[in-house]
This record gives sequence, C-alpha cells and structure tokens, in this order.
Amino acid sequence: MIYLDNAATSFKKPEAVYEETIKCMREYGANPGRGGHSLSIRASMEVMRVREKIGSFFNIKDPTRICFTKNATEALNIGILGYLKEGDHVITTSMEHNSVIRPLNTLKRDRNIEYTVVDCNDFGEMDADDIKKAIRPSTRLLVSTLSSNVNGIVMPVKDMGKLAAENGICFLLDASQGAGSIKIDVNEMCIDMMAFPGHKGLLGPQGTGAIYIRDGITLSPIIFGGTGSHSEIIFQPEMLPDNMESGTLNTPGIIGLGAGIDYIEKTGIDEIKKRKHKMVKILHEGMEEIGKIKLYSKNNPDSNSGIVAMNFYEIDSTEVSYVLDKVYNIATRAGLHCSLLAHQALGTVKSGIVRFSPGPFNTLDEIDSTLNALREISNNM
Ligand code: ALA
Repeated sequence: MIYLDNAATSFKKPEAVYEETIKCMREYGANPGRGGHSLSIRASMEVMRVREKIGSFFNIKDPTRICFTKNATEALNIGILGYLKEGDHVITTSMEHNSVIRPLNTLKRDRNIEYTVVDCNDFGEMDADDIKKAIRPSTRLLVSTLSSNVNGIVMPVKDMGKLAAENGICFLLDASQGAGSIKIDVNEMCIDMMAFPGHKGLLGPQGTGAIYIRDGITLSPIIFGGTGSHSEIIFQPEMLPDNMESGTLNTPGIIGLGAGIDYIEKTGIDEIKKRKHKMVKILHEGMEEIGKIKLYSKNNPDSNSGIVAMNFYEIDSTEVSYVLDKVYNIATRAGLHCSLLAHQALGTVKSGIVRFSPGPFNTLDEIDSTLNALREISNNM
C-alpha cells in the first residue's frame, strides 16, 4: 500500500514510537497520579517528561499549561466551550474544520453567541486585514486553523496573533494540520490557546492530543471527574492540568507521542518540511503535465503544509479515490474531509476533493507510481 493519507493520521510512525508505546504497556503501564506505588509514580514522571518535551517543542514555558486530550477535536471543544460566554462574538476563517464550526454553531443556537466567518481567496488564503474589519466590541475569541486539512493552505498566524493581542482578543490556534512540519512558537505568534493532535504530524499514536492554555486564561471544564488530586473535595480542582484532565490518561499513547516528537527534533522540522515539499512539488508538476486535472492547492512550501488537493474534471472525488485504492493500492482521502466550510470556499461541496498527503516516510518511487496511476486513469477517461 502507498499511504498518502497522512493528513488523516500519520502512518507509518517512527520505529521508536512503536517501541516506546509497547515498552510503557509492558514495563510501567500503571495509572499516573493514581497511587503512591513506584509504578504509578514512574508513569506520572514519564507523562510529565512528555509534557515538558511538548513545552520545549512549542516554546511553552510552563508545561502544566498543556492538558492532554484524546484528540484535537476534544481540545478545540475545551477551548471554545470553556471560554465563551453568552453575548460573545467570535471571528473565524472560511477554511475551518467541523470541530470548530460545529461547537460555534451549537453555541450560536443555544447560548446566544455570534460568529463571523472571514472570507478567503480561491485557494483559501486569508488576509489578516479582513479579520481586523470583522472585530466588534463584543469580540472575545479569534479561532483559526494553522493550515487547512483540505488543501494545506497556511494561515498568516503571526499577523493574526498580533492583531488579537493588540485588540485584547483571545487567539485559539487549531494546529491539527501543520504541527510537526511548521515551526510554532506560542510566544512569538501570540497564541493564547492551541489545540493539536498527537497522531498526525507529531507522529504519535491515535487517541492523543492536547490543549495549551496560556497563563491568565481561565476556562470552564467541559468534563468533570477523577483527577487523582484533591479527592477530598467534590468540585473539580482548579489547577492545571488536572482541571482539564478528568479520567485516566492514554499513558502509552502519550509516551509514544513523546517518541514522535523526539524523532522530529532529531530529524529537524525543516528537513521534514523539505521532504514533504519535494513530494508535493513532484505531484503538483506531474498532475499539471497529465492534464484534465484541477488543482486546489498551492505549489509553494510556505503556503502549503504538505497537501495536494485535486480533481479530474467532471469525476466525483470518491470514484477516483476508490480506483486508486482498489486498482493501484494507493490510499488517499476523498469527499469533504469533515470541513464543509473549506469546501464551500473552494467550490467543491458537490464533487469533494481527492487529497494526497505525503508523510516523512513516503519515497519518491511511491510518488512516481502515484503519478503513473493518475496518468493511466486520465488516459482511460
Ligand atoms: N481531520 C482529519 C482529516 O483531515 C481526520 O482527514
């Protein structure tokens, strides 16, 4: 199988991710923070080490402000539902995933919250000046994706952060697509909250993610329960990360995520970006040469986090993806990618898009074979 669906989840993972996940399960898979015995303490320390690793990866000074979740969706829900209050106004972009738009729409319906979706150009590119125009006195939150999971377009995050900071607005970044191949510094980018999955570009196992909450931001938890701390009180402890981490953590997954981040640090984020973009470039140029293809992604490493989004004119994306899988053993993702807004912006709600998302372990031979498959499909049309 040629796996080109790394935007859904990265596969394969670095060897150390498998090894460390299993080692944790076999050697110290006790419940972190839930006991005074040595194995529980070891598990707590190893989880803390990963928190610190994530902290240093994103330049987060206090790792206790990083709360583990099961994925970025949960993290975004914590940030959005936990922060907004009746009467608040939110600004967001037209390239957002449903994990941003669905909570916002639900709050609009149930809690009198309003939101503005700022338009992008044909490739989903966004101008921070348009965000400025959307600011109202009641605007309390700006939420944006780092880069689109549909076509990889990268948002002007630094400008957005600056604008939010200048206007006293909280900036929540959805780093689902791009963390691991785009350098993120929460201080430099004025990021107040950041949601990210562990299983995509950070190369960890599924079932891992986190939210970073800047010091000074207070959220109401959306899940309550055991935290391993202050069991004598019947309300949720206020300190982080416990406030947001009810229930047993995915300890083996978190340990695997730590190994994923180690791999990225060792390889170098720029090297990973370079590898992915080499493949993205070859795919773009190859598709342009094949013809009969419409491309929705940009062939520029600074504007694209590593996705090739295309359609054969007139053919439904699911049909193409099905043939690639069944005939050529190539995994892509078609349809709407849980991102209705982005497809509305790109004009592809009816057809969907065939998405190719290479990862750091794909080879140039695999990319050649993919182009050969597309050439054959095109010739048979
Ligand atoms: N949000 C993930 C994707 O883009 C699952 O495929």
